[in-house]
Amino acid sequence: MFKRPVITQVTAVIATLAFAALNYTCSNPKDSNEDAGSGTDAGSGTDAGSGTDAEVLVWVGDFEHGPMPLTRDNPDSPWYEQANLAEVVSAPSPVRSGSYAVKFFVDRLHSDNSRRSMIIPKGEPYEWAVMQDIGKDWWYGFSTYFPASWTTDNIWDLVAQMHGRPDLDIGEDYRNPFLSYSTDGDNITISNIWDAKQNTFESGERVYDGQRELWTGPILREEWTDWVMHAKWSYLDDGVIEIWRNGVQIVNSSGPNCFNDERGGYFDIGIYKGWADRYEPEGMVSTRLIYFDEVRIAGSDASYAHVAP
Ligand SMILES: [Ca+2]
Ligand SMILES: [Ca+2]
Repeated sequence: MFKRPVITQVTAVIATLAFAALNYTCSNPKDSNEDAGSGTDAGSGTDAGSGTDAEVLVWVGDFEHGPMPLTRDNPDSPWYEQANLAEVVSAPSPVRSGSYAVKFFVDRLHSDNSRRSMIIPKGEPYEWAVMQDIGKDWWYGFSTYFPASWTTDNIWDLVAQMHGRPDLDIGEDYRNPFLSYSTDGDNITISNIWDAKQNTFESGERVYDGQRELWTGPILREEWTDWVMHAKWSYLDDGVIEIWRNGVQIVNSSGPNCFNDERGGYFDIGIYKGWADRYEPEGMVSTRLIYFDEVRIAGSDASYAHVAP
């Protein structure tokens, strides 16, 4: 029922973009460190940041429910699965907070699915993802742990994404994630795609208005990395994306940043490795392992502190 677009075309196009021509700015991380931690810059909406966590959090994925199948069919699971099942783990596995985190593992040669293990926040009534409406402000927090075994190779991995839901009723088809955290070599890169057309396929082919690379930096192994993202999703000029890594602001972008869809977008995490199948293309590694914890989603009445791991 759900097919993934191929990201390799996007990666190639992104590499050729003239970033200076795009409406993109990035503050000096060192300058914004204190502000990010205190919430001074974060949550700058008029009344943002005044509620308690329970009041403003739309969805929480902290894995403190303990081991359970993270599946669509499990009514107790706040997540549903895509391909290989993720596993709720505790010490001695790395845990960012509380007693549990989640582990994603793909063995190219032996797993049921050769390249994908992801989970998506379940929406009510647990039949589709938690959706984030276009034109509104949203906050996301999560933590990643890349183990020492995350071997450098030159085939991309997607580890966190924002996906749009295409307008199938007007002939629109599936597209790349409009916001993605992907790895390449020793770096992790955050990229963005947007398109104001109601049907991205109106010409008969998938054509985006634009794409940009928001940030790239080194993968930090054997330690938790905390991410906070604030976005006003919009396919018009009033879009905003701000992202902090370990309390330091790394993205401050404005302008169109999503697709023109009836429904909003949704967030997912895990491993989606750029192996076409079990054998092609050839790569240096045949397994991928990563941990996540402390996933939170909140709306416009939230602030940095509400979702920060
Ligand atoms: Ca936890
Ligand atoms: Ca659309």
